[in-house]
Amino acid sequence: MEVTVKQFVKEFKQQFQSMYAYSYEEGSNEQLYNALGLLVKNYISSYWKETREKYIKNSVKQVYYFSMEFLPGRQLRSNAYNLGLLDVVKEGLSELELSFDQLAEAEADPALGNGGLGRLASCFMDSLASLGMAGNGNGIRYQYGLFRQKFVDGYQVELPENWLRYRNVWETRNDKSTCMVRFGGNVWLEENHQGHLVPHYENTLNVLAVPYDTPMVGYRNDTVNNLRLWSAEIPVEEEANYHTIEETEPIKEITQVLYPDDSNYEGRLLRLKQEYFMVSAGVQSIIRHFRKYNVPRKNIPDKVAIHINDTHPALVVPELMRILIDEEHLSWEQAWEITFKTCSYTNHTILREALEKWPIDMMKELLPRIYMIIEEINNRFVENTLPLYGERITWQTAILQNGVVNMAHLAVIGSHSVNGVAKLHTDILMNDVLKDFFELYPERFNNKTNGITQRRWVHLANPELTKLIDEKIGENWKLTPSELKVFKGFEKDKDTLNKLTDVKLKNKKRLADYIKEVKGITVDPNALFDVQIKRLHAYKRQHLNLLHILHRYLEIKADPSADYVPRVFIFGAKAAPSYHYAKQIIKVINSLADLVNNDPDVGDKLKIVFFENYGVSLAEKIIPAADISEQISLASMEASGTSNMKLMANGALTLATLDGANIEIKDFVGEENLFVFGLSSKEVYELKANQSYQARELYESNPKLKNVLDALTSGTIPNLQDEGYALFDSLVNFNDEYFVLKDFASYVEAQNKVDDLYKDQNEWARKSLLNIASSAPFSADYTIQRYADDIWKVRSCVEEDEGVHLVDE
Ligand code: F58
Repeated sequence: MEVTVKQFVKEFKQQFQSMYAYSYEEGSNEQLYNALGLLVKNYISSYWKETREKYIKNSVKQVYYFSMEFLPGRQLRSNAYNLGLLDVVKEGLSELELSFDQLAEAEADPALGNGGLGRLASCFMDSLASLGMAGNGNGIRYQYGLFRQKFVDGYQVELPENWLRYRNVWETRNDKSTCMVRFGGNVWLEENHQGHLVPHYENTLNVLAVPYDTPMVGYRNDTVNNLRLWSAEIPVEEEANYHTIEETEPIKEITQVLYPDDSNYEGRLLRLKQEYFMVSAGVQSIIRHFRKYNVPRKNIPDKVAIHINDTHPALVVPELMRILIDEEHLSWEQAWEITFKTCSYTNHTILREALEKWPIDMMKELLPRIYMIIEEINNRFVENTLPLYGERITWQTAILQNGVVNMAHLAVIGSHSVNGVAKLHTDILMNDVLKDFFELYPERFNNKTNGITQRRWVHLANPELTKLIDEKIGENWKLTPSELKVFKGFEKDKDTLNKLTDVKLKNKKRLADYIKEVKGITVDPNALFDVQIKRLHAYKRQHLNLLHILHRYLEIKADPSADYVPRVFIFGAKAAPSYHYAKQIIKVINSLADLVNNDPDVGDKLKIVFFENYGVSLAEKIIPAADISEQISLASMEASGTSNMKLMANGALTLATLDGANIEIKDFVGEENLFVFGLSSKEVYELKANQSYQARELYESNPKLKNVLDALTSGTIPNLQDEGYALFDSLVNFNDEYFVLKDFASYVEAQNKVDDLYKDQNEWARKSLLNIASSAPFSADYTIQRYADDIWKVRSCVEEDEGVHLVDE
């Protein structure tokens, strides 16, 4: 968009004054940021309106991405960038002697998700808009996001994340589009005068769903889509029925706080309420749109695709059935045809403990009409499947099993497409986790490997690298990511490699300063920066990383004068508040950090930095400075991973097991350009099947490993309670569920190879360049293009010469 610096400066001053009634010179960073954000939002608003009108006028098919989590990160910089205004804004502010970077830091990072799944949803929103596709987000406006993590004496402590404290300039409360969501009470069906069976309700809890809309700005293509987050309120007409604050609690609590568990399914009533609240409000508002524009109901699948992001929004299936049957008076068969063609589902995990199952009694009581519909879906499914496939498959795939509603089964049965998020993961779904369904419906299964938006994770997070790439290959790669492969042509170019090394060093210096500022630890920017950033979970094996660091430490202590490649091990990870073992791992890493970072024998040879409160904003600081990307989950456990893609795109070399998307990273960049170690998923399956694994034998037979494990309990690491013992026990006495000891030797070997390569800076830079140049296939733009072509059947609504333009990968 066209705005001159002069115009911006004038408008910014006016904006500030109209909000605060004094001059910008007296404003705090928060106030200046608020004024700037609102001004940018003003610039966005006309495109937002026009995009909406265009979709309606052309009656284009729209995607609704239903997700309990979105992690958009700070939006000021990316909105200004996608609009094409970032340089004008920076220049204008510097004329006013204000620093854009400082104001941008005042924005709260909306932590409305746990990890990869929520961030993926936001990368997808960015790509949908940037491809000019009609894509809407539908989620919850949690008043409190994922907890703020602090370390107290090395232990994780959780504090509330009040991200709305200073207002949220990007959202618009939309009172015109509220919906009513009903819970509980009694329901019965009665025939009306037209002979339709209609439900009657009594004693329901009625909750008003209020939408807050946030613009999702496309990259230089005048497209602005909508992210709609719902908030629960007391219906105005029922306010008089509530006499005390306590009485209002059951309503307010629905959207108060995000469940902070990324690995265990939380079987609590409140979570089920949240899920139905978001689903019902979202589906109602979609159908209202069709009513308003008189779209024949049978055309719904041609006009809308509803995507179920993991099973959390799977109640979309019965809710859509409910509205079509009870309110639109369609027959069951008509409603089912529409529902099934409209819905699609992505699975993000094979962890059994994360697969949602709701007690039937709970569902019946909270959502009586929805339960009736689920029962009917289940009955019809059983009726159809039994004669064709027999007892075993039918009962294994039924929705209702042993007193619970199996949500994955509901999602698969109610969707025309089921996808995993990396090739290996999809194979595991088809051959293991959802094997029986694959037999029933092979045509529904497909793979969609995850992706990331290069705009946030490279262009904005790493401007120096972006400049270097622009300088070497021009700017086409920003609109056509596959062009990035042209950068490969520079793998032998000395000038490029030197500049690439310089860029990395600058980023590392910046991170080193930040480490000093927030952790008080001095690190050498020339040391190798080794990064593991993701949720803390035993399957992700931060403790394997820990054992290797401990091993290094013991080696340095045994021979301090030997020649070591200096390393800084960097961690960022939150543990679910109830995940005791994960919290114990955090404590041990922090205590080891205290020991290592203060040991004069060690000096710069080894440092450990565990950042507090890992999230999108911190990731943007860490990733551009990483040399090594730790992707060390037990093969078969990590569905895809996305930090692997972000780190690769920023030139880190991957140290990985053959798990999730690591396999595809290896295939694109070539095995010689990363470090692979450990069991393959096939070997893991075999080991589990033949039950031959004996962790204790490894402990007893490998003296180096024994040495390391003994150090967990010998008092070597100070200031531990029982955490060292807990780790030792799980690994040695409880037979090491995630095969950490089994992979230890090959991990250490791979780490030694990392050191050797780092000594040859030129060769390191060459491989780094090849990683960057091979990262384009992991652009979310391609991922979304594939969802659009294969699943949603939607197309771009912008001209080919506007915005992102995808050719082959
Ligand atoms: C993650 N899942 C996968 N779940 O672990 C990761 O491999 C994948 O790259 C990513 O999804 C995107 O596909 C994940 O983040 C959650 O956080 C859920 C939150 C709600 C409870 C269950 C897990």
